[in-house]
Amino acid sequence: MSEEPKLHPNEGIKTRSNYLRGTIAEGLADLSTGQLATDDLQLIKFHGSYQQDDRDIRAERRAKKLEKAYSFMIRIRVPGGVATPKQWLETDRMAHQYANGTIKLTTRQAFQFHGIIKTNLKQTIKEINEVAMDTIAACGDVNRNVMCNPNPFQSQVHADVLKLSQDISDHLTPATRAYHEIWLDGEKIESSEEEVEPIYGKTYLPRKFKIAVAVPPSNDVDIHANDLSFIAIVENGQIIGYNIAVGGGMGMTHGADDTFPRIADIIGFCTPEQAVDVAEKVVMVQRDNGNRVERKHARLKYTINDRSAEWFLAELNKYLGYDLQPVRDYTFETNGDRFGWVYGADGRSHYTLFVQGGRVLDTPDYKLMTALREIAKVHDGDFRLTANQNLIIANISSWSRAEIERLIKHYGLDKAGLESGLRRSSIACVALPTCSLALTEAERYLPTVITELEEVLEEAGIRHDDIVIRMTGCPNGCGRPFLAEIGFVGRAPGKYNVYLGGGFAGDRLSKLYREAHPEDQLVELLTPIIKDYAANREEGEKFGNFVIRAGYVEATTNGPDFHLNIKPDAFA
Ligand code: SRM
Ligand code: SF4
Repeated sequence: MSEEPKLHPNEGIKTRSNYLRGTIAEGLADLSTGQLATDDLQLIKFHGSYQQDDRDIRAERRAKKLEKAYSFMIRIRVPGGVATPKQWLETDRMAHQYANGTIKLTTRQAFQFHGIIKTNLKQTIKEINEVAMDTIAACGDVNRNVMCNPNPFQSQVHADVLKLSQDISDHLTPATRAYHEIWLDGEKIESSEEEVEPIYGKTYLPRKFKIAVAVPPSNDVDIHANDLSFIAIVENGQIIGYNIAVGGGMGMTHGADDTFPRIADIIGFCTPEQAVDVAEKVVMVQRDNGNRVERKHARLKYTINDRSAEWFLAELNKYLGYDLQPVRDYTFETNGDRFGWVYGADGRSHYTLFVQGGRVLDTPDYKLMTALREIAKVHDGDFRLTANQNLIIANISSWSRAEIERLIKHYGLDKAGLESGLRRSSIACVALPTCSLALTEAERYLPTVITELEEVLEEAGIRHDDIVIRMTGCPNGCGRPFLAEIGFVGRAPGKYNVYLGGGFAGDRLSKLYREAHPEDQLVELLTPIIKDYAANREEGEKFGNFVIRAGYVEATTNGPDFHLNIKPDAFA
């Protein structure tokens, strides 16, 4: 008789945790150390936080025989990416009072704080909740922050997709009272039998789960990086339903070809009324069929890849009790943001601001954090975080417009990203010094590479062409580098894998062009390709398409194909 494979240890941690409680509360009260107990390090993710340490000073602390400089990252959920001016001001205050004085706008339309010491963790989470935001399920093996197209100018369509993303987010939020007990001093429930997780069960999902809602022709939420996406089908200004995309994802491990990024399968269409139910049932199919033995093979993309999209659709239809309808036609044109002013028909205006690496902070030359604080004080609309780490100052009324316009100019926000189309189309993940998985720099280094590339672009006469470029410090892909036209992915300290050929609309994965390329030779590597592109591209041809036509890389058609047909000189 064959033995059942052993479940991954995280499954045991979840089972024993009493619905995500573990010993987090006791750990917070222990003042003898800045860290939490080992099992709680997994559980605290479900509450929206990660224990980290400052990697810039690791060696120095070790030499002094000191405990690592532990602190916590907090991720604040912002379903659909919409925050009020009051929430912005409070986020800014907490960033200074408890964190490292910066706010990170993430690639999933959320806020992140870094550098919160353990003794401030509970107070910070409490204050986040006091302004009607939360952190539960921002991380962990559950559904994360639900993204949606933040476009404020198609107001009715946007209101509908925002409502859908908030409804899905609410519906899939874990039901456990642990979050309220630990962080909000909520009443303790004596017996765990009294509470149930109707959707997740005791062991939650095999792995993280991500959902996005897109409005074509914009694919700004990068549907192919999500486990589940809803693609709005709009007719006569009304959403008539959604195409359903399943099994996208980015994360992989260097050297392990059985891990790969994957493009989602578009499997059917549902009505607006069915959408929340579809989300629930997709989650349940993955709950019951996802791999709980190997965490590196546990995302929905592998469940589908191992068994086929047809199997998944049949299974989903069984869970739903009805069949999804056939897929409707749609087209994506871009996965980028549209910058600057847009005026809505309702008299409201919107300003999309480029935020380098999504980091909001003040530097001596650019007081972005102060500027946004001053804007928030007079703003009567809302802020919208984009999935490209940028910010929309949205729904500006006619009476506050002049003042906001003045502040934008006064603080130089109107100059942000004007340097090049490449910069405006860039994403960099956090990486060093806080991310424990980073092999290289990303957020702190990509701007330098772009500045050098801008000289090449200028010379080639294409400075203002949009070329999607993304850098991450490791292959987990938090900046979605495998969906970029140019992707740099940390391979080893000072070395990056260079990927080329992603689709401009985020609809095709890239391919490895050079492995472990030294960081100071990235510009040299790309210079002849950029010049070739400028000289020989066809009318309207995008960089990602050109590098395939010109033979620099082969096209990647889907996940497992990502590691195939790599040219031998990629390893030179
Ligand atoms: Fe991510 C882990 C940061 C979006 C794939 N991600 C991490 C951790 C928590 C590192 C860790 O596990 O210790 C990073 C914290 C760094 C820090 O110091 O803050 C981290 N991920 C981020 C953010 C902040 C990047 C950013 O610069 O914006 C993004 C936060 C999003 C949010 O608000 O929820 C972020 N991560 C993504 C995305 C992009 C997306 O979802 O659109 C991906 C690729 C899509 C996907 O999931 O396939 C992504 N992160 C990962 C993975 C690989 C997952 C996998 O399937 O293999 C990990 C590692 C893991 O889960 O084991 C990871
Ligand atoms: Fe960290 Fe890697 Fe994600 Fe960058 S891609 S934030 S280095 S896990």
